[in-house]
Amino acid sequence: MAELSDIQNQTIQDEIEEYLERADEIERFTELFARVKPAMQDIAAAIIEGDDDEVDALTAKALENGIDAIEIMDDGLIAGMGIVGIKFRENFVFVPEVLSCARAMRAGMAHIEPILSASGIESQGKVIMGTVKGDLHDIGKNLCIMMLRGSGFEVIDLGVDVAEDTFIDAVEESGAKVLGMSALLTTTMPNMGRTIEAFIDADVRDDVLIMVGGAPVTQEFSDDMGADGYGADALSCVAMAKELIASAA
Ligand code: B12
Repeated sequence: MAELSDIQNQTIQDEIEEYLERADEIERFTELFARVKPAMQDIAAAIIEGDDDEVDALTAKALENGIDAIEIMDDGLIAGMGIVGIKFRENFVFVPEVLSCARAMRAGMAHIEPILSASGIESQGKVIMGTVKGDLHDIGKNLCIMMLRGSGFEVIDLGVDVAEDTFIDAVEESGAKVLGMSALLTTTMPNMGRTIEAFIDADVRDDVLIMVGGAPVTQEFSDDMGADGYGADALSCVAMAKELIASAA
């Protein structure tokens, strides 16, 4: 098992020591940061500190040094946000701090997005993505969109707080065969089911295949509400979109 001292970045060491209390989380993040490159630890530390200028500079430097965009996304940006999430849950930080971290995340993603989108692969089909009504979380959705675009999908991004009718209108207007919904709050998760119901009520459920995701969403929840697929992360979002497009053909 990795030790805290295996992590080179002092901020990350301090954060784990000071803010993580659950044994499973201490172990998970110690293992994770001991495994990733020091440059990724530095990016994660800048995310945790909400320092967008630093994330901007470190991400650019990592890319210049030949580190893969997906590695930067997973081992730097998302890993840092993982610690922020725990600190938020445990009330060590509050909404304004988390917003700074989200801004820092965007500064990093701004470098990653053009690379993932520029792969020049033949179009795989159209996907509509949106965060459900009442929910303003969009970091995970935006990562999924980046990965989908990078894999050749044309993505229509409806943004956050998307009402049932807006999803329906977008499907009808665009003819997209796949719709992805994101939710991060247990209180907004049921709006995914309500959106599916709205498609049924409008008699257009058969026009589109629906995938769902977001931290609190599970395969079981997805099955219960009648979605066609579930993905736990951005990579599985792409895999699911491919599977659904293939089954719609
Ligand atoms: C950042 C953040 C915020 C930011 C959001 C900024 C933004 N632009 O997104 C701000 C500060 C605005 C915010 C506000 C709130 N938040 Co908040 N937030 C978070 C935090 C810390 C991180 C979320 C995140 O970005 N994760 C990183 C991304 C990469 O992960 P992800 O979203 O899960 O996405 C991945 C997968 O889920 C999947 N995925 C996502 N979508 C989809 C879709 C499809 C189709 C597929 C296949 C896959 C997929 O792929 C993604 C990439 O791998 C979480 C804590 C956490 N651990 O999740 C709390 C959290 C979600 N928030 C929480 C709360 C309570 C709130 C507030 C109510 C706080 C308040 N008192 O005001 C408000 C609600 C605002 C609203 N109406 O939405 C709670 C929810 C608790 C619950 N049980 O519902 C959490 C869990 C924190 C906690 N207490 O533990 N929040």
